[in-house]
Amino acid sequence: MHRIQRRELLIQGSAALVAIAAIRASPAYAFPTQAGEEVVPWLDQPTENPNPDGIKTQLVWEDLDSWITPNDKFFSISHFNRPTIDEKTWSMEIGGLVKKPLKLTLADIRARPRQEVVFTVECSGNHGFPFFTGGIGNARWAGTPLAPILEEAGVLEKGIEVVFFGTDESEVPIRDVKMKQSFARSMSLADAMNPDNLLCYEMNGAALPAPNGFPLRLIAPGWYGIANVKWLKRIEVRDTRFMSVMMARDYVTIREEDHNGETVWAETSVGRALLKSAPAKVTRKGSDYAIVGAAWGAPIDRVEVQIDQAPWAPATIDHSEEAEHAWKIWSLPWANPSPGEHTVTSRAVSTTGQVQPAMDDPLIAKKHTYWESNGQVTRRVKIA
Ligand SMILES: Nc1nc2c(c(=O)[nH]1)N[C@H]1C(S)=C(S)[C@@H](COP(=O)(O)O)O[C@H]1N2
Ligand SMILES: [Mo]
Repeated sequence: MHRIQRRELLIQGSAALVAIAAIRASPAYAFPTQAGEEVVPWLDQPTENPNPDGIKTQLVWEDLDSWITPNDKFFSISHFNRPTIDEKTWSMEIGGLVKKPLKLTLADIRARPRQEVVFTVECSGNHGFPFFTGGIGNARWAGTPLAPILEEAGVLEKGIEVVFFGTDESEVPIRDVKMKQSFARSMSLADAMNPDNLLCYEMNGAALPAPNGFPLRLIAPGWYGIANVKWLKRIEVRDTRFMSVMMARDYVTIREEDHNGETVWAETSVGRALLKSAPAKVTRKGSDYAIVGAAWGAPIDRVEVQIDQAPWAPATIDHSEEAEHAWKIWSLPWANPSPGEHTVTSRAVSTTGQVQPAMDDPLIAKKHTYWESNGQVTRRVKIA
């Protein structure tokens, strides 16, 4: 159907263009609740959120009914405070080891070339705690690429690290020292220069909402949420690795690894996103049941679903709305489920043949921190 529409576009011109635009804007077919369709809620539900100021508006998986997560339903995380920024007085510095430090206003940034990316942001702690299972959302982010700005500032030869400072601050203790720190995360210069990285001022066509970083945030497609620094105030080029609390003390994965019979404790800073999937919901229309879910974090080849102890069954990926850095929506009809309780588990397989690890895979089982929680997600459901 898409192909025919595209051909019509060539023949009929602008009327067909409108038709295509309408198709593109419509949600994925696996998704919108159809007349007479109901969602069978999961038996296992997240526990009460102990930090409602820090973690807001988690995704309710059963409610997932569009590829793009609307702004008012998008999760937000704040580790420090949630600053209120006046865009009239706001500007951002690009300094440190550069030839020409820059100071840019929001108007300066908006006047630069615009670039968009649809990117699924997931907090690396998502599914790492019983109260935190909705730290994920997919949005169309718009801004200007970061790399040309760094080029314009002229990174000096010895610059190897780019630090992104947020406006938010907190009192951070280490041993006996307490210090007032800005939120800060860094990347190597090579990673920062990735042409996908955006200084982002727009989310799903609206000005960046305050919880998501107004007026400007970093969007680093392919990285876990923590790398996407919000409420930006300064970008600084340095000549050493940067060991802020969010790089080297928190958001650190501690994993027991076996190296020829010897245990090595690998401690790594959370960085790039990892292959993952999750069942979103079970739907019922009359006696027809289906399982719908999402897969993200790496280029997805396929998704498989296991119901109870049955063999893994291949799900169908919805190709109607896709983007390189966005989650893929999948579904699987569930023929004649027997009444009673069932488990539903999904696993994603990447285009390079990587398989999302089971929870008892040593990669997950020997991980002693909750970050980078990309193990298979199992949900429980009761069929009436
Ligand atoms: N300045 C700043 N940026 C931040 C954070 C923060 O607390 N302060 N939280 C990070 C974390 S842990 C995540 S998961 C993402 C979440 O982005 P969102 O709040 O827009 O969903 O923002 C990241 N950027
Ligand atoms: Mo996060």
